[in-house]
Amino acid sequence: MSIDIPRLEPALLEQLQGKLKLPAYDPSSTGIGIVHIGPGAFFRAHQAWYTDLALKYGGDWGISVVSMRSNDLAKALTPQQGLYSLVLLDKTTEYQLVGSIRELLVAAEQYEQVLQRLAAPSSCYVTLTITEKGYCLNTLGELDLTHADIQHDLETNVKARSAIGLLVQALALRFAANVPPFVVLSCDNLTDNGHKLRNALLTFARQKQPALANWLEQQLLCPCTMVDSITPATDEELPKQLAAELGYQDNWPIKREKFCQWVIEDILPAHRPAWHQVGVTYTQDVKAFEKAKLRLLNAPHSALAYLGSLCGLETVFDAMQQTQLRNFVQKLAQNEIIGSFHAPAELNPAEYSADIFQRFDNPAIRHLLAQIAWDGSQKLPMRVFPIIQDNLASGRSIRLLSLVVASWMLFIRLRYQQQPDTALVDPLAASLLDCAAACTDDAVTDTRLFLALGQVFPPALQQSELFKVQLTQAYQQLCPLLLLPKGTDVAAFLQDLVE
Ligand code: CS2
Repeated sequence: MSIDIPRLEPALLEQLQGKLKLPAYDPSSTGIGIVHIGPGAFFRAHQAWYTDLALKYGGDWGISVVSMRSNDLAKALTPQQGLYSLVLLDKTTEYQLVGSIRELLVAAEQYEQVLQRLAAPSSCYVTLTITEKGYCLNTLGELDLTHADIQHDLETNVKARSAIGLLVQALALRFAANVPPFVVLSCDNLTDNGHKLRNALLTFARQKQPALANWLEQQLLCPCTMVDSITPATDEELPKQLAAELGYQDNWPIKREKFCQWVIEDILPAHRPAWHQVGVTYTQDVKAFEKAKLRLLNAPHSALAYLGSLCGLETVFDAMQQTQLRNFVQKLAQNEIIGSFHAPAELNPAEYSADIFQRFDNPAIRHLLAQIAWDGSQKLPMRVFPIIQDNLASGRSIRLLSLVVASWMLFIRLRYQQQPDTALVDPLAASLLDCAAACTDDAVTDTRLFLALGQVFPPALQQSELFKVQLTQAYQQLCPLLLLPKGTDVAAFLQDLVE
């Protein structure tokens, strides 16, 4: 990047007038009222963006972002005083500057400062994007008290490694100072995210300080949410594109599709950011929205990630250009997902599903299948297994859903073959790779090996004879994909998937 390109910083805002959409308030005079834990690209593309728009209506709702371990973001955005660029990609490209981040902290390096920020009465809201694994839950959705980070954090006076441990330490400080608890919003793709989070915090507090747990039982609010916007990881091209188009250097811009949705359970106190003014939906029934999104967007996303990777494809767009894969996810939605839940009154599931596949078909978005394929052991229990359980209970088909699970098992074997060049990104990588190492291509024994993974499959599925039979058949049907020479045209092979 040429050195005479100015760096993005507040002093540059005046020059940028008219070039891109700027914050409609003065970030530098905005106080902090929200703490966010886990500041990945999705948070910056979604919650930080909604808050940036809401700040036009006033209030000290600036955000202090806390990374548990990595200081990459703090190093990138601190010189820009938290400012960063958001690029919206669709038929046309739009550029916006987001100013809602007012502080960047790293818990591992600034633990006391993070605790003080969380304990401050002015910190009224905490939002989380810590991914499914960050909640340290077992397959029943309860806090896993045997989890290494939770065991560590239950010891006295330690720097917490988990967000759950950190939040309970901060809540204990507020309890001691008679400051009401902050409201905590999980913004992750978890079923029942607010309830699971609340139970995890209470369970942890009960282990540490029963009086604190009783206080939280009375006062702690963890609204459920549904969050949605396709946000691929930033690549090297994006900063160059900004420098070329707008003439400034941004250390870590982000990009996403134009579609964005946030649904929040309507239990927030009156003192809140003006999110309702900028398109956030409040409802008593988040569950219906959550099911629609996790089942009609995230489940087909995982299907494309594993089947597409087995076919040697790279992005969601590439996978959607593969007619057989497109047919597969459309049939999956129509035949096995849409009937598995009650949609919100205002949502037509068939239209909603068609819109989602149109979003997947956005050529401007390079969303890597490998990124979506991460953490399958955590994602499938949230987005695929609940559909299988509901369909088993109602006698509906699970044939295509079983193909999705089988494709994940074969994806694990693919990553095993690709070691050490391509690592398997999953908190259970070690036991999954052990499983892959023991596989012999015999569908019955290989399926038994995977189904024995109690940290992945809930007991209800492990004990279901029908699921075992369907999964074994699916695995047998897909197994040849793993053995096909690279570059084989898979169209003919995939043809049978939906028939
Ligand atoms: C994706 C999600 O990486 C994944 O698992 O399915 O990040 C998805 O893009 C978002 O949930 C869309 O809102």
